[in-house]
Amino acid sequence: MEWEQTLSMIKPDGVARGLIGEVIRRFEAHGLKIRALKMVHLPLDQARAFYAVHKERPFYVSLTHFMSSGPIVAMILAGENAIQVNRDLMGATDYRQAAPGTIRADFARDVEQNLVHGSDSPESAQAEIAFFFNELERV
Ligand code: 3AN
Repeated sequence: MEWEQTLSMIKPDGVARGLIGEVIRRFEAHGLKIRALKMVHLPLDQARAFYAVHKERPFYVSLTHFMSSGPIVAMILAGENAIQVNRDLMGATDYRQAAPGTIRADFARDVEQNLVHGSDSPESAQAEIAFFFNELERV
């Protein structure tokens, strides 16, 4: 088991639907520690930059518009195997394939507007944390 940090976002749909508290409650209930947290309304160019790895995908334009359509909550989660623990709590990208009891199975009704983002590797966690938080903002 490795102590890790990961970047989580509650996407515009989760914020608009009043699910910030519910999502954070689940993280804390499963032992993830919040090490940084902020609300941001991403400009379109920043949403494009964040999702640059997906720029060849058919959903890139729609996804980046969605991600800049309203405020998001970004946070650093820390804990043993935090990257995988967070992804297990999120559930599969497609909510119809997400395991029962996961955030996406319980709340998402759309493959794109699927409530939460979580880093998928130590490398992406490091890059995504640096995207949102400077040293002073990390506890
Ligand atoms: P995850 O967020 O589960 O790691 P990724 O990294 O494959 O999934 O995709 C990033 C985001 O792109 C997803 N969270 C979702 O919002 C959107 N997305 C992924 N696949 C699709 C798809 N087939 N159609 C529409 N949006 C998608």
